[in-house]
Amino acid sequence: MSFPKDFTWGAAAAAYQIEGAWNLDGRGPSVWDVFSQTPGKVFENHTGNVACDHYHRWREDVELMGELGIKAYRLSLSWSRILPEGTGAVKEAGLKFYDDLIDSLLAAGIQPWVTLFHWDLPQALQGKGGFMNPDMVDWFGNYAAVVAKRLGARVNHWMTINEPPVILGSGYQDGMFAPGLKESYENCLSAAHILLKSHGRAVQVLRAHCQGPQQISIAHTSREPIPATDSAEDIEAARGRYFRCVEERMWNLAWWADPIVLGNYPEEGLKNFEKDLPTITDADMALISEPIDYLAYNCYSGSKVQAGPDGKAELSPEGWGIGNPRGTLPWLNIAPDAIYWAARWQTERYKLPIVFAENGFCNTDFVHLDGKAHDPQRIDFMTRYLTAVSRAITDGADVQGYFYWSILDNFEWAEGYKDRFGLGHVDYQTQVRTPKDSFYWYRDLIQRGGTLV
Ligand code: GBH
Repeated sequence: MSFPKDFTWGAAAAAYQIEGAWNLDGRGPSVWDVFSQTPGKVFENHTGNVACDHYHRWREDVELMGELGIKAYRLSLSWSRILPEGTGAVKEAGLKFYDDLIDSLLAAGIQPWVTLFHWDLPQALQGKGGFMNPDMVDWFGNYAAVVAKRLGARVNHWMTINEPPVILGSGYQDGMFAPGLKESYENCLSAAHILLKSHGRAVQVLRAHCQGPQQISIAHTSREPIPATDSAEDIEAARGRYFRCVEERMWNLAWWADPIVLGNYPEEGLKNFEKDLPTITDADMALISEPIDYLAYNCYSGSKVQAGPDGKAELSPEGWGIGNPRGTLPWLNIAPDAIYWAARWQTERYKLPIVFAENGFCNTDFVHLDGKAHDPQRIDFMTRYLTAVSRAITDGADVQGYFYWSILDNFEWAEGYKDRFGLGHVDYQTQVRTPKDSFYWYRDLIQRGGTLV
């Protein structure tokens, strides 16, 4: 496999999953504090109260990143550390934390790629309805302005929001994630429209207030249909399925990406979801389609589909088969074709450069008797997926970067600390970090510019 010279090799994490210090220095509670502290919501009632204690150990963690040799680190900001109530008074301590972290990343030669919002909405704003409240557009814009003014001279890469389908699908529709709501599809579509407008407002605000050059995106995710065979029919069926809007769910990629990049909701969704649609104005669409600079995409797994008798996709009856290789989370089938086709099809439809903002593998890694954290499966996983990325580039996709999820084991949302995605193992009793074998493998790969030995 081979990669362009200036390819962005990175790793990622998110505030609530690593920082801990949930109530220090004036930080306000977020929806994830409330959710995880409610018994029964998270595996064995784990919380992010301490997590990886990154809030106190960030210097050590940046050192580790320096050793890894990544060119970029994708972090998210805790909105309620900066604005404890979501709006209003700004906490200097919160801004200062990110200030120092960013300075130290830059000093280590690592570009900070900042996500404004990775799911930890200030609880005070949830109390006012969260994404159900149209004022969210102003709240988010105001927060983006505070951040841009403080960090915008040094941060050049931005993502507004991480994975809208998870925020609304898992948070507002299924209730499995914070804030744990079970709203009607009509309410979810209305929240989705408000979310898209909030994104657009943040893009405007970042452009207006950042003093440096900006590359701005939003991190999407979806379910990848993967052609069950390489027959032209199966490929065509899967490609069609990828962008369809048929289910009353939040997982329709085109529903999120078309408005932003193409300036309109997909016709098929407008037809299928007609009875549940909010009012959509031209002004809304203009705001939502504020130009972005690249597509950020989180890609892990997918489902095999084949062409049915009418040429449309159907789930391949064989599925993945018993015993297919996978991570410890049930949805994480090892499916490198997912990342290949995501790159190909998004390039075709959206004609923007792509950055994989997350890709990773979870397991039950532990430190072995020899004191090392051996994780051959992760190395194999990364080899397979990066080979697929390289193949997509050869076949015409403009993939400019790859962020491994995650730099460290961390709080895996409703799964608590059960599933480990990190390049660095974290002992949650002692907070000792042990680089896994994959950490050294990735370090060497980056050093060689992405060629395998
Ligand atoms: C990312 O979400 C998050 O951004 C990150 O915070 C998290 O730690 C990481 O992944 C690992 O989970 O409905 O069965 O088809 C990934 C979200 C979860 C989206 C699985 C697609 C498909 C599940 N993905 N989901 S299924």
